[in-house]
Amino acid sequence: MDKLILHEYAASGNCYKIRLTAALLGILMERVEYDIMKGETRTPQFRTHINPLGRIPVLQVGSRFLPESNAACCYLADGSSLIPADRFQRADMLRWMFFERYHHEPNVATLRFWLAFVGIDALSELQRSQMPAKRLAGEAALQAMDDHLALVDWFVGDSVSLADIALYAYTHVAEGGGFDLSLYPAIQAWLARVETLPRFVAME
Ligand SMILES: N[C@@H](CCC(=O)N[C@@H](CS)C(=O)NCC(=O)O)C(=O)O
Repeated sequence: MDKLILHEYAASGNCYKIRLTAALLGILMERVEYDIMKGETRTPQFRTHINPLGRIPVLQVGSRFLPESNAACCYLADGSSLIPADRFQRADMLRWMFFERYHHEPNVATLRFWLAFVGIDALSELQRSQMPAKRLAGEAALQAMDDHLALVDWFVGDSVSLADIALYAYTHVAEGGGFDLSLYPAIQAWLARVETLPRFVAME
């Protein structure tokens, strides 16, 4: 088995979802931390050798580098119960992972980053002007999740899959972006279900 190294920033939900996938599966990885607030992933060295986009997370598999958090989760979970065996359910899992990328993360995670990490006073005019639209879109994404979870325990099928892990990562810290999770009771019950999974690890 190739050695696994996660190039990461621990407070990032994108990095956390890879750690959570690995933990649930009992997979060991080395970890290398970069301070994105200091631009440590934007160096020529990082871009040349690790990720041309200058972003973490990147999963290093032996001498190969895999950026994109959801791709890294798929790599780790290949052949495991975190990816449904049923063809339709596997595609449905991807549906929710694409939903996470398009409807959830750019709104819920970005507002958390702007408010809890950058700070409102340091935001640009453009960022400030984008906040109301991101708030509405983030609330719509959370509502869609809540509506779905009012009917089922897990996003796909009857057990945890990568869809749950991908969506858990930024949902459980959404309040850092000013979202009120008390408005979404089915999400709250699902968060608690994820947190009682064997080998669950919390975000650092
Ligand atoms: N689509 C990418 C997003 C990667 C991303 O946005 N990474 C952020 C942290 S969560 C980053 O590296 N920011 C530092 C920067 O852009 O300089 C993924 O899912 O991994």
